[in-house]
Amino acid sequence: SSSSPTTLQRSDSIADKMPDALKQSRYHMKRCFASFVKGGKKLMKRENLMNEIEKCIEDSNDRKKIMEGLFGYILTCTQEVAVVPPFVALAARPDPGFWEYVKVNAGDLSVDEITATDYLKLKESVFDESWLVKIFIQEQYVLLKKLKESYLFFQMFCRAKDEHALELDFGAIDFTTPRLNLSSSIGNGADYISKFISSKLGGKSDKLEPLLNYLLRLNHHGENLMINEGINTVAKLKKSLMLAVNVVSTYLNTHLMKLSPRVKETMVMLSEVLEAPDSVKLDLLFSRLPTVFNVVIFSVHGYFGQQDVLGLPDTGGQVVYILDQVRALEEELLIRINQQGLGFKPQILVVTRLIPEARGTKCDQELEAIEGTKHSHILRVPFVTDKGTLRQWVSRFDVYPYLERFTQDATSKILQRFECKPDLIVGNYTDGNLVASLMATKLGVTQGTIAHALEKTKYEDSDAKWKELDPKYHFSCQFTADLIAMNVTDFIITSTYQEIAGSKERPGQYESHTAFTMPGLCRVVSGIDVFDPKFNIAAPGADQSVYFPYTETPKRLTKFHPSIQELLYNEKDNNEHMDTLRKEKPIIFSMARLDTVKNITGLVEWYGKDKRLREMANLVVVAGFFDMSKSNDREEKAEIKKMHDLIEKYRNSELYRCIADTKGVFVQPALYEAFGLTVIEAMNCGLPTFATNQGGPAEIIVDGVSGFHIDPNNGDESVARIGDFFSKCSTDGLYWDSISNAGLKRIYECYTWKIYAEKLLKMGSIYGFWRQVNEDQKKAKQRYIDMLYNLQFKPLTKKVTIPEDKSLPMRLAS
Ligand code: UDP
Ligand code: LCN
Repeated sequence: SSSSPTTLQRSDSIADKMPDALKQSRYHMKRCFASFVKGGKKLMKRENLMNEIEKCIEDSNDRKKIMEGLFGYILTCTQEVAVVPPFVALAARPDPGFWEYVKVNAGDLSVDEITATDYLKLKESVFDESWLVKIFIQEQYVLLKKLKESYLFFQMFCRAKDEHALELDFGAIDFTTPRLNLSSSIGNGADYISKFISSKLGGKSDKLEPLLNYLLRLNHHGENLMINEGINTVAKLKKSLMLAVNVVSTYLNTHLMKLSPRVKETMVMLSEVLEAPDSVKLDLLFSRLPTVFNVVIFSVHGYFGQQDVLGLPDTGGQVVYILDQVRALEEELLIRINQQGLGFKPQILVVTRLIPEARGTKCDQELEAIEGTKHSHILRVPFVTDKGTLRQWVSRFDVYPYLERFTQDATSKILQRFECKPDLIVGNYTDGNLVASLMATKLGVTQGTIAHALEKTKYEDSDAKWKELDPKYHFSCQFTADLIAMNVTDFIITSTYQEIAGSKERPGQYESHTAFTMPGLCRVVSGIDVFDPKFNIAAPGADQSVYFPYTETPKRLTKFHPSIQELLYNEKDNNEHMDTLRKEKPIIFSMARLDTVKNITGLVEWYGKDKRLREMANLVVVAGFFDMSKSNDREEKAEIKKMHDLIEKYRNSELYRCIADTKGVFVQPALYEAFGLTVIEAMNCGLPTFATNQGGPAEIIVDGVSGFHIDPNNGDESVARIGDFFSKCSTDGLYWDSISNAGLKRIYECYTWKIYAEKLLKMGSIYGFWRQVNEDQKKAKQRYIDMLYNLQFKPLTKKVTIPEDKSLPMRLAS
């Protein structure tokens, strides 16, 4: 029976299919498995596996046939292989979010399906061996001096072998949370929850009690917003609504009272939900309920400010994202509060650390109003330890010892300002998410988290090799904090699907936290479930008052043209440019922080090597920030000074548009990009965009329609795609415009802050209700998390060194 891979059913596990695979290709499988175990213990990734296959099956026709058969199918699903002779253990992922583990005996080709735990144990034993090698090397070269370190390694080695290593299994304490089933549903959590809740509310009247209780609790500064305490049964609520609808109808018709027609609409909606709840009605109702007024957004590390901060360490797209998010959120809140007929002011606080040594930024100021908003502020709270206030910036990898105290101090400042609890707390990045979790748990407030980037997937084997990397990166703290926050939070916002569950070929960033091991520290057998309905995709946008199409001539910021022209076409070589551009050629443009992962140097190299591309187009790269204050024009300098606040943003946007004027393109060549704000900035300006197929941009752009994907690991192919584009443009006068327009269409349909803000507010209210419905489950899980926080995380933070403050005499904490 040689069933082809296409007939594979989801229910057929990889282990079940192995016998058929063996029947199809026993000879080659035997050779391959024998070759895997040759040379002893090791860990192989997909690329290593494919290289091995090429070595073992030399004949390319044979190889093609094998790859088309069942064994090939199994190989293509395999993400990682732990070789512990005579066993070869495969971690296979047939579809996003679905993992299976099998153990094959290379000798007799017997196959066993194993658990994640058993797979991780085998994987740990691969790393045990490499540690032994290290101990050996150290003892050879450094002898007694390093005895202490060797001893530590030895201790760890013993613990890694420990059968009773700490196992974290969040799945084991989740009893009532419903879970999605399909890979394609991942990331639509709020819709799923509202369907689930509405099905729970149906039937007898008492099923509606959770909704009644939720409405009873809705208040602002102690003022009931929906119904008063007297209406304490579902029957009373139904009756009161009937009466109220009649009364309101009368008033609406006679104009005796100023009432918005929405009041009646909302009452009717609520009556309908009480009569027969369904998710469409429930969604509509929830989009109208007055649930969110005061929001706290944590973004702890870095220099968080509005001026002069971009380009400082640890300060990239996250800051841009949050400031735009606040503006969009406030705007949406103001519209809703107005429609609800309430007189409240929404308040949004972005809470970050106060840095006394602010390097010319405003990061040493406690409170700063957020530009473009009426009621939103940045609140800064210093890091304080027993040694006093920390004066200097510290890297995002070193912030862990300060976070607990920071949360306490921030919480009291926030409560003081709001004079009530916030309605929603949103964390950003590991540190912000942890702080948000601590505060939300303490106050009993709905919480959301945003990763921006999870560091675990950025560094290969960062989990298994944590001990090596810990002195520099403190991943033991970071991954534990990430797990805590992911499990505490009510909902998780991601910018793309791939961030959660990756693609067919590559696991998602969250998915990589499902099962992993940090040998000697803990074995995570169920860290997060990507099918958990807490996951929601809400992509950010770009500020459209700044990033608008190049064709909107009257709005263009022509004041920047002289300096942009100077940057692009100045004939003198200086610090900023090293070659003269030919004006008749279109420009290939790229902009990113100078970070290895952004691969700007890769792009320069591709361009340098490719004669055809060099002949067709110029290349302009902004890596870091070009300093406009160096402009020669005095008036322009004064103008720039005036605009200083928003200069980078405005000037950047005009730069994208000037590149579009040349019929050029934007290229984002990163080796990996979590989302990629520059991609949507360029597309908003109408600039055709080529972006990496590794990460978020692959989802933003529909390849060949609204832009193009390029493979950062294949320079030749990428350069050819860009070259082909320019040559097509030279023969088809409409081609450039068609891509530019399709890019804009894509943005308006999927990537705007308005869409984002609507989604976020929906999450705030739906998950606010859900946390009440699911209260018992949440409490049980919280107990488990408290232990993890206190017994594991806190001791780990003690290993992070707190820098001495040399500039000032030591002060004691107040
Ligand atoms: N940026 C900038 N100047 C630079 C490089 C980047 O103003 O030289 C801005 C860019 O316009 C975007 C943000 O910084 O708004 C970068 O965000 P992205 O998501 O692309 O990458 P990140 O830096 O967060 O990894
Ligand atoms: C961090 C990144 O690395 C980028 O890919 C994102 O666009 C940015 O944060 C905003 O989420």
